[in-house]
Amino acid sequence: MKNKEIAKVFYEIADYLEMEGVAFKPYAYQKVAIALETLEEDVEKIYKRGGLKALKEIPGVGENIALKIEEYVKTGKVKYYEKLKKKIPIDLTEIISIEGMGPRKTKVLYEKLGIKTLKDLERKAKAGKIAPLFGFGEKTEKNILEGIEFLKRSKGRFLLGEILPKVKEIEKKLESLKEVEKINVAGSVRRMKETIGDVDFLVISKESKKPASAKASVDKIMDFFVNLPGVIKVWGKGTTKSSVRMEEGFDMDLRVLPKKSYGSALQYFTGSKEHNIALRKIAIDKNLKLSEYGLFRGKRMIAGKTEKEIYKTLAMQWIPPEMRENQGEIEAALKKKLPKLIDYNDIKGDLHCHSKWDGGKNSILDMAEKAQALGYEYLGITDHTKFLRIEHGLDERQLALQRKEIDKLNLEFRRKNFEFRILQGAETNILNDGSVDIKDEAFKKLDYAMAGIHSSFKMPKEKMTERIIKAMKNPYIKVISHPTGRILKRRDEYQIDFDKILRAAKEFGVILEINSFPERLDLNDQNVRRAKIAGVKMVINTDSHHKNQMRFIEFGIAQARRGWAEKKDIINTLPLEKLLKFFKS
Ligand code: DGT
Ligand code: CA
Ligand code: CA
Repeated sequence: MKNKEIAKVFYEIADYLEMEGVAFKPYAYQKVAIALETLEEDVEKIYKRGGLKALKEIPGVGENIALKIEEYVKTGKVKYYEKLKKKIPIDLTEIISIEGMGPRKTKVLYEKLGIKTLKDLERKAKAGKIAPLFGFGEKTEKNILEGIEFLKRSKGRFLLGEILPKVKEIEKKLESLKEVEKINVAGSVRRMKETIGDVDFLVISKESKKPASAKASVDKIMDFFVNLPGVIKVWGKGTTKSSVRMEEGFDMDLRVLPKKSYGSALQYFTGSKEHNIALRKIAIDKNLKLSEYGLFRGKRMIAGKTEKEIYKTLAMQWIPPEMRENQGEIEAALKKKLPKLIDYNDIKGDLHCHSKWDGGKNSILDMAEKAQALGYEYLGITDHTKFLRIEHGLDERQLALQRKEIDKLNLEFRRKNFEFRILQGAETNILNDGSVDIKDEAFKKLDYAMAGIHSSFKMPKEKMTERIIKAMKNPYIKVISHPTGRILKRRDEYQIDFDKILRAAKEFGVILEINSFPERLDLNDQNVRRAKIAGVKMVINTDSHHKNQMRFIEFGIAQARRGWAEKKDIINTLPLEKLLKFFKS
């Protein structure tokens, strides 16, 4: 699928145009890039099916952009983009991936200091050459250096959300081979960790009495794997293991295993390494030996065909992969006291979604229909409020108008006997002094309200904690969205005293969000666990700005499971009536 590649080209065109100070056009390219990224159908297929005309049915695509998509599909290049790149030959994407660096600043640094790469940027910032420039200053220079450090730390890891759709697609392809009897993804992907180093596939090939045909089966599987579309490099191709690099930059391993030890291999290669080391100690205490080949007493194999029988033979409960981090799960499993984790289909509605009203991509009805398709009972529309002008934040008057639209849609559902309700929320902004940016009168007409930090991320710890707690004291605020503010691969959490936040949440009955957006996953697993222990309720939301992003919910659920959360800890597992009661209390 070329959608992502083309989207990337359009994002860069937008950045280049913005760098040149061109008005409006960058926004048009960005819009198309977002549309392409969230499109479920392959653009190449769309083009082959209906040519330019079909391309123009993609939101935001006009003649001009359709031609560029056609050009990319045909030649793998867009000349217009190549020309822009030639004019200002810098690593734009890399430089603007630093928090606080936009295209315009990048241009100034190129013109004044000749900065073309991240390395140049680091060198000049360290030499103090950036601070004296007009519009930069010491603080910006410090932020740039911090941003570079952060990027170095997260380099080489990929977001689960970027990788998982591709992994599932490849898994299906491999599964459909007649030579493949069974396939699983192991490693950090199976554990649903928020970032992934590489992807680990395990396969059993169809067994055969004749060794020659068994070997032919394995050859066929390995051939297929190293020739998958999107493979740009083959690190190795053997009879038990092959490794490749994908065009997105991540690596994948595939191992072919004998049936009799598939369970122990799955257990071993799922990890984590820390979990495995601790588990092996349990085996040793029982005079057993555990490896990827099986569980052995002396030379005799006593378990290994399935993963379940390994845990069972070690006298423990089977442990869900998300929990395997050696954070106490082994002790709990030995005592048969593992929590009953929230399930992937326990969520009854998404309570953090944006609509066209605040610049999201879809109408409220579109979002509601998607929610229905996902089997939800309710959907919370929580558009931004007025402080966030760039996100078209709604003022009190617009909120009242939106209420009317939502009431009307709900009436329609009732007429048609749909058991479905749209709730009107709002995602208000916590201003620097802890107040929120809409008037009390407006809150009264909402079903519930959230508040989140969207500005001044760099406050000192004490001030930031006070700021959030003040917002929690506001009786209308029921949920704090993305409570710690981290953006994976981009910026750390802001400084807060999380224990204080938990105490306040408990005292004022405020719910903390587990935001499912792949870059956020905030609360993270550790904080979910702390919230659960403190008796603070949570809500798993997607923060969708497009209906296709509502599928991100699985990443939030995974994060909740990694934090040992149970159904009762998560309020949007409640049926509608109970949820409304909760919001009214
Ligand atoms: P990643 O790829 O960095 O996101 O994380 P993993 O957990 O997928 O790690 P990876 O791909 O290096 O290895 C897959 C699994 O294999 C890992 O979770 C546990 C197991 N494993 C790898 N190396 C060792 C080791 O030295 N000792 C033990 N006990 N297990 C290992
Ligand atoms: Ca891995
Ligand atoms: Ca690996």
